Order: sequence, then C-alpha cells, then structure tokens
Amino acid sequence: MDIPADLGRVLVIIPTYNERDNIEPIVGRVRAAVPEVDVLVADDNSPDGTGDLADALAAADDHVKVLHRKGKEGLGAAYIAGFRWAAEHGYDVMVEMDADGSHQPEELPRLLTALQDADLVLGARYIPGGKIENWPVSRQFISRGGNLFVRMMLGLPLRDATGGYRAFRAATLDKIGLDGVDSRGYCFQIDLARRSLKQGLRVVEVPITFVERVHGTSKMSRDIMIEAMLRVTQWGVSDRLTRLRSKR
Ligand SMILES: Nc1nc2c(ncn2[C@@H]2O[C@H](COP(=O)(O)OP(=O)(O)OP(=O)(O)O)[C@@H](O)[C@H]2O)c(=O)[nH]1
Ligand SMILES: [Mg+2]
Repeated sequence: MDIPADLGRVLVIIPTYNERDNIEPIVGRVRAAVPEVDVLVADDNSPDGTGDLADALAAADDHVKVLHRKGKEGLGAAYIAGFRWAAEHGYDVMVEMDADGSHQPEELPRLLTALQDADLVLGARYIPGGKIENWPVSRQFISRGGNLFVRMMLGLPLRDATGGYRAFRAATLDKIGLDGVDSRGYCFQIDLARRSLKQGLRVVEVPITFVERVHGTSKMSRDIMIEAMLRVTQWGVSDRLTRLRSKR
C-alpha cells in the first residue's frame, strides 16, 4: 500500500532506551513497509549500546538518522527533541512509534491515509477492529482503567488516549506548541491529544493491533503511572474550574 504523496515528507521517530535486540528489526520493518519514509532513532544514551547499533544502521542507509541524547529523560522528552529535529529538517509529518514491535510498521500506511483528513491520527486499541496480542489480563485492566479514568476526568471524545502509535502533521505540533509540555511518561500522550482537541484540531482514531514486546524489558514504572494519574486529575480539576468561571 502506497502512502499518500500529498502529505509531504514523513519522519518516523523511535525513542529507545535499552532496545538492542529490537532496534534493527524495527527499523528494517519500517523501511520495508514504507520505503518513502525516514526514521529517526532518539536514543537516551542506552547503556546496552542501542545508540551504537542505530549509528551502524544510519551509516548503511541514508533514510535512517540518530539523535543521541545525554541520558534517560523519559519518553516525552525524547519525542519533543525528535519533533524539534524533524521541524528543523523540514518534515511535514511526524510519526511516533515504539521500538519494541508493539506498533506494527505494516499498519503505518493506514495511519498516514487517515491523516489526509485529520490533523492528528491515533492508533487505537479500544475501538472496533483494534486488538491487543499477548497482553496479560492485568496489563489490559490497567490500560483500559487508565483510559476510563481519562474519559471521566477530561471528557475527551477518545477511546484510546494513552496509546503511542500516532501520526501528527507538523502544523499540528506548531499549533499546540511544545514549549509548555513537560509530561514525561504516558501522560505525554494524553497531554498532546488533549492539547490538540483544545485547539479544535481534527483528531481521528484508527484501529491497530498492538503486539506485546518479545525482547527487552518494559520501561513502564509505578512513577510513570503516578505521574499520569496526578496530571490527569490536575487537568480535570483545572478544566472544570475554568468552565465554572466562564459560566459566571
Ligand atoms: N529515549 C527514550 N526512550 C524511552 C524512554 N523510556 C521508554 N522509551 C522507549 O519508549 C518506547 C515505549 O517504552 P516501553 O518500555 O515499551 O513502554 P510500554 O510500551 O509502555 O511498556 P511495554 O508494553 O511493557 O513494553 C520504547 O521504544 C522504549 O525504548 C526514555 O526515557 N528515553
Ligand atoms: Mg512497549
């Protein structure tokens, strides 16, 4: 499946921290599935040498670039640095994709096709056609519960606000402005979706099949979950106060 040419230049940003067994397969799959796009690996100085492996891939393929960051600062910070790099290098579309194979590159053309009529496309697990493969019930419970909490607190018209397989138009990122975003973990994804909707942008969910990682370990932590819960609660309260004040 070809990607729509009118979208312009597309950059797939893959943040990595200790993904040495995943980086080569994922970059290879992106390049095979969608040869027109470029890939940027945003590595936080992974102690396992992922950054060196990424350099070797970049040396062998002009479509692959690497952004070396000085240390682990969280997924949100790595994406913001990647988005800035993309803007400086003239890309029109920025895609978020995990390194661990959970986000299948073969589904990228569908996300990009949907972006023709949207400002932001979210790969969604919890809409008809969406699936999760090999996640334990406990993890699904946490993820679905998190999404329910987000809907209750923020009233966003989304079924999967925490997913991390997404395609943004460069103009979308310009409009929402990245300077004020300091969310680090999962809440980064909620934060960007929420800001896009607040700007009145068109946010569209497309079903994806999310596949549990086979190699390496998850960077999900209790701190990341606590950060997300606190932030979402804080946004929910401040949105309600703003609405109350504007009614007066
Ligand atoms: N650069 C950078 N990448 C990160 C950081 N934390 C996580 N990542 C990457 O972000 C992506 C998502 O992280 P995961 O550990 O897979 O998180 P997850 O998908 O919630 O957890 P699992 O489903 O259990 O794998 C992966 O490509 C990670 O390597 C970080 O601090 N810096
Ligand atoms: Mg993962």
